Amino acid sequence: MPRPVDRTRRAGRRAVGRALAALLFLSAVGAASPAQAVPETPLHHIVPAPVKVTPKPGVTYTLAADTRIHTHPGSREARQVGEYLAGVLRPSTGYRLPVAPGASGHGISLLLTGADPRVGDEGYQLDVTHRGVVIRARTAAGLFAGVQTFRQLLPAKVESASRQRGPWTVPGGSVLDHPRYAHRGAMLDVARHFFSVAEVKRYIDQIAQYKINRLHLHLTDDQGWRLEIKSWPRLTEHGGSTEVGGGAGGYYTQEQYRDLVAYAASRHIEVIPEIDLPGHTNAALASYAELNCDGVAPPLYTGIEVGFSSLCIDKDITYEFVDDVLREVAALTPGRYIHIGGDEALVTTDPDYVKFMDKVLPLVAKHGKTAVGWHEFVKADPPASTVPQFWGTKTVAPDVVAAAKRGSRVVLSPATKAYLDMKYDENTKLGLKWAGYTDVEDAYDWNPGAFVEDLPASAVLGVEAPLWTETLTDSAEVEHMAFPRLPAIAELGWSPWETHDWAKFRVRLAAQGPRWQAQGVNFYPSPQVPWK
Ligand code: TNX
Repeated sequence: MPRPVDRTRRAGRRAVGRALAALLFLSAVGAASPAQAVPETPLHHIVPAPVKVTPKPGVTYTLAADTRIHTHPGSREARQVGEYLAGVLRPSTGYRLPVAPGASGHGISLLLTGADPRVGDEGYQLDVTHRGVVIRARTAAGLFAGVQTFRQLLPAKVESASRQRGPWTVPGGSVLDHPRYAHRGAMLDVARHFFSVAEVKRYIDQIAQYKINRLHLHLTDDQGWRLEIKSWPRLTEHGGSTEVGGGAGGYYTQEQYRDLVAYAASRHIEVIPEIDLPGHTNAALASYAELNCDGVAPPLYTGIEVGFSSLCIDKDITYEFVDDVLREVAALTPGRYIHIGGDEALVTTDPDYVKFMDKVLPLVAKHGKTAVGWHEFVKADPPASTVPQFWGTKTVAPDVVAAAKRGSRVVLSPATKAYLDMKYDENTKLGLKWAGYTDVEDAYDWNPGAFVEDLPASAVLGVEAPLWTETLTDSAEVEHMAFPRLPAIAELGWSPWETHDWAKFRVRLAAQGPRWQAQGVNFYPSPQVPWK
């Protein structure tokens, strides 16, 4: 018979027992047992909105110190996506997260088999069970998109550059997802103000989170020529030596440009270089007197007027110049496209403009690329394979509709909606306002498939958010204009129209705020969004 214990000792034992239980409970939370951990983010808090989200209430998965990332055996590309994911997660979790080819029901798996066929070439399927996270796709681009979704399901502080406390819990369930449009672009003007390689990479990392797949670099304009062209070295030596406001400007060497292109490719983003022609060419005209009709080089330009410069349409050297530039740009660029500008050629007559495009478009094709042009270039009746980029402020554009009828597919960047350099409202210090104020709801509330009158939905290749930089000098200023509007345009490019809902979007967008805070993104806290 056990000796009866007195009441105080029993009470003491009970207290110790309770403390032990509490300790056990706490350590269980610390180690984040699936039963107790509560995910910070609900499964549907994703930007851009996925095609289909099926939560499994009560199920969660929590990363642990020994979690591994398994990538599709034999696929170097899948492994690169795995390394990218580990790179995102390691600093904040402090976990090792080894990446290796293999298959296992546990941890994180990135697989190129078994996805629902509806995912297509860029979509993915993501399943979170208590055992782990499985992302399946048909391509590495699809895995990469799935990784961006997974990332948004983790607590916001996972985006921090320094070690944070877990638990790192994600909600259970499945996501089936694929994009509405092939072209989901962002444009950065590195000509009006120069942005360093590091600054452009920072922007690439930011836009990749929202499943943007094309980065259009506006490399040349009146105020600066930003890409080294070996056959015409003064373009950058002289033409790259300043910027708006008279600062030092700068340019990318060919090696730096290749590095940027490769960095974008590692984020599944295709770079579209723009050489703006025949207007917006003062930097080139200032660098080579012989490109001017009168043989006199103008001074460099550091103001923000547009439409005053033109290459000399009737000189042979103009086309030798363009041919050389396009040859070098094409050789440096693995992507399909070269953007030839064509906008605001206000001092070029229409017949001259058409004459110029008739000579230049075949040069783009000769160098193996497809031409994109600002939509004015449709007046030159370009071939159906070329891509007009609509930037109008009206919804009526018969010339663009006619180009679509001839077979061209159109990228939509309406200035009233997609121009990230427009001020949010009258209090915005940065930016311009010629197309009107554009707060987040304006940027979000339009349907690319039905925006331009009589433009068939099937003629829309996608959307693009241009960021002109007359007033922007560094990453903080770029971020202030791009966030939160860039994610709005990204959602129009990715998400099915059935998911379009401003009231829901603003809530999902609000959940991005703490992520940007953790990343140090200088976003504009628009009063239209219910930030926490
Ligand atoms: C118009 S839109 C331009 C750019 C300016 C921008 C400023 C277009 C194709 N051209 O040259 O930077 O407005 O918002």
